Amino acid sequence: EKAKWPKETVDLWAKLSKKEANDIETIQRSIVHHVTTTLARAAYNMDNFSAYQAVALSTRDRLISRWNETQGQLSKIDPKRVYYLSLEFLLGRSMDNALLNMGLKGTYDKSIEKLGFNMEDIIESEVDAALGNGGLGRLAACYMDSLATLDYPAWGYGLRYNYGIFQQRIVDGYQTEYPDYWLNFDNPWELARLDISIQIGFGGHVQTTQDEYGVTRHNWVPGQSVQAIAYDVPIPGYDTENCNNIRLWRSKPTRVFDLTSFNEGNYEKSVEDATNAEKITSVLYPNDNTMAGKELRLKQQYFWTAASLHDIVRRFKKSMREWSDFPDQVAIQLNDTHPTLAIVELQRLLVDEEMLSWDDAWEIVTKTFAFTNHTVLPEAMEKWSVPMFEYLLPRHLQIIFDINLFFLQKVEKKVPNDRGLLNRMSIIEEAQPQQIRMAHLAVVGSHKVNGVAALHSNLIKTTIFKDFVEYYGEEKFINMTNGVTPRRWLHQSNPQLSALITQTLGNDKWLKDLSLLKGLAAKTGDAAFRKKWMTIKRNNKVRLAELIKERCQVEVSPDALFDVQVKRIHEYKRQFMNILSVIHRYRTIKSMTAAQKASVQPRVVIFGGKAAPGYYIAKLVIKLINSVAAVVNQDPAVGDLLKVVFIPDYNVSVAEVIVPASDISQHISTAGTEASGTSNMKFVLNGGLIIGTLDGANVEILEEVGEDNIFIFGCMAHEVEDIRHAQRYRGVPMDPALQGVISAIEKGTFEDPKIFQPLISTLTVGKDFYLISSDFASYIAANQQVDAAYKKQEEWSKKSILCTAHMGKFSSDRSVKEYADEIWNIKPYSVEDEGHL
Ligand code: GL7
Repeated sequence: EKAKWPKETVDLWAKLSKKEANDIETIQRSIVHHVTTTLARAAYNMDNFSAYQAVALSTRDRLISRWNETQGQLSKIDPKRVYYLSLEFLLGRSMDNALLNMGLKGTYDKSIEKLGFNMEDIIESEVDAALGNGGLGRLAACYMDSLATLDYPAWGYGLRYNYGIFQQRIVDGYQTEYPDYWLNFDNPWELARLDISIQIGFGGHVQTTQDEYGVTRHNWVPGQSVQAIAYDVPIPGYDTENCNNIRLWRSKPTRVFDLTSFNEGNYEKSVEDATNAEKITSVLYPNDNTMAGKELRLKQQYFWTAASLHDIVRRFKKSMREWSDFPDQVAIQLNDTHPTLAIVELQRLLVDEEMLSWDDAWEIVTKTFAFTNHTVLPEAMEKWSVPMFEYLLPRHLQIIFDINLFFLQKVEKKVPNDRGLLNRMSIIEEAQPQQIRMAHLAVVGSHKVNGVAALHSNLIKTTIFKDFVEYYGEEKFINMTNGVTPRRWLHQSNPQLSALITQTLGNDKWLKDLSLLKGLAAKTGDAAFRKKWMTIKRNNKVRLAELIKERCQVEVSPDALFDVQVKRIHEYKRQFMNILSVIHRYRTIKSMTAAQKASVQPRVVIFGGKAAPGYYIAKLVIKLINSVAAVVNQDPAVGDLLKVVFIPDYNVSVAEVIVPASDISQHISTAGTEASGTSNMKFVLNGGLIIGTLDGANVEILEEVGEDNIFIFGCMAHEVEDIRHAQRYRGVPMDPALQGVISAIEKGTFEDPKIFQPLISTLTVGKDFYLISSDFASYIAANQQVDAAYKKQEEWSKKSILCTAHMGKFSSDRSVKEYADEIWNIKPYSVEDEGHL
């Protein structure tokens, strides 16, 4: 089109599409323009929310300019890109982050203030984009921030759920769930691409024919189809013009499909089918580390992987390259097994539609994909029943059986006559009915498999993937320790500490090279610096105390030790052990004389986190925490020595208040169960110490900060099986302190003990799967060490500074650079600041 334009038209476009200026007046104009035209409001009926909307739209204009510039330049250069396929992107709020990353926060601050509004109030009006459950989804969001900041050509692909993770309210101490209507008001952080619409098929049958050369061809004829519509979410990097993209798919009924039912004269059915089509992207499944096995979830997975692959293949085809170049242009990272169907879909496209030979296609597929494993918990391993799968995806099932057949033939050739081995390695589990093991399919279809922390990556090599390591060799199985973005998790959420660090180090380069934080270590001897450091911590605790007052109606003292455990509620994370130790603390204080009490370190124990709606035991843990809180908080014999709160509806924006305010946080999973953990990194980065087991990334945090600056307790991963065995078969008695705590619950110290019986039963001899009893004594002892250490405030402040100083390794910038170099083989491209027209 452009080629046909006369020069003056081209010039006019170039002139008019220059980027907006970023001075205060231009920004104010753009805000007022959005108020009066986009929102159709007048200044006199503005509230904080409409001010937020206008500022968001003005911010978005600037994001879109950068997005266009980046994507325009990249499509010319056409470098190798990475596509990060994740069913979850837990982004939280966008406005503050976008302004900080684009370097516009200060200017917007001033612009807004003069217009009669206050930035902090406006920021609070934004609802979280909560399209994820926990660590896995937030990791994807941190990685997108780092990829953009480091100028990597990267796109995320996910689903645009109408409802994100449910809202949690506490009613009579119990969790109740409410839908998350996050799209009730327009979402200014997305762009609907109504022109990008892809047909996705389901069901139907497979036609088999012979082509002119006598080769058997398979043609899938779906029985139904739905449309995938693209929504783009711009992701600005920090201190760069680059702006990447997350493309989220929304399901809609297809026109063709509506007409079929309509022509059959069945209007009601056509409406019902249309509603069913929209259901696919309606809701995020609220399970963290557990698999529900629902048909709709499988539909989500196929809908999303098929739409994403179609898009990726279409972009590749524009470059007119050979198919064999595909892996040199495209890297696809599978965030857990959720997108594993992409492997099968690409094989199908190449063989059935592009007519490549099976072997040529399979070589392309395996060079393209890489797989991240995020858990070893058996209940989290994805398996799909073969009959259900066949009904939804008949051709894909055939392909999976073929992949498995060719794979097992090779295994048999390498290790003959070992049926046990073939059974263990097969992609198909011979159960009743047969099951597809998605993790095996992901390993077989990828060229690299990684775990998410050193301990976890080693563990998967000796447990779930042991046979595969022996077959493929060690090189295929690598470690990529998780990381978090210091932009959101320090600069944005802890502005005072960020400013102090910048002032101390002389510049803000540490925000792009976190290893520079080590410069803080030299400051531990500087009393004035320590004082500033601790004053900031206290300010953050005051801010959290206000949130606690508002949400829990409990007054807590910011001078007490703030002890935090916030994460999804799960038996393996052992919130139960934490609250049991709180009961122990309560009983100990109650038994003290006034003189003894005088030396007790006051503590506020803060819990937060959601339980999956169907996870009965996890929900009982929430109830127990609230019942204990109700008794402890009003007991005059305890007063400020101990307070217990459960902060409802823990999410990203609440975490941004909690993380900077913690003195100590709890990362106390049974060794070998928490693959990495990422909040552990965020707390330590903000000068909070941690108490934890030798699990996940705790092990590497210990290596970095040193044993004087972390509280480690409990058994080690390799000891777990022996302890379980001893408990089961040698009747090891329960820990005496724990026994006392249990008796107190059973005596009715906290509500009707019948309520908690199912919870207590999980501890009775032989059943204590998560080893609460065997770790209890060392846990109590570690908590006593925390109290003692906190009393020495000067020493504590040094520990706190050293914690932050030694966190360089845990930037997600380091993580994505390792992925880029060792798996994706991609290079950064920095977008120049100039019009591309
Ligand atoms: C998780 C792990 O449980 C968690 O330890 C890890 O930090 C995170 C990111 O790698 O992945 N695995 C998982 O299935 N969920 C996680 O949060 C839901």
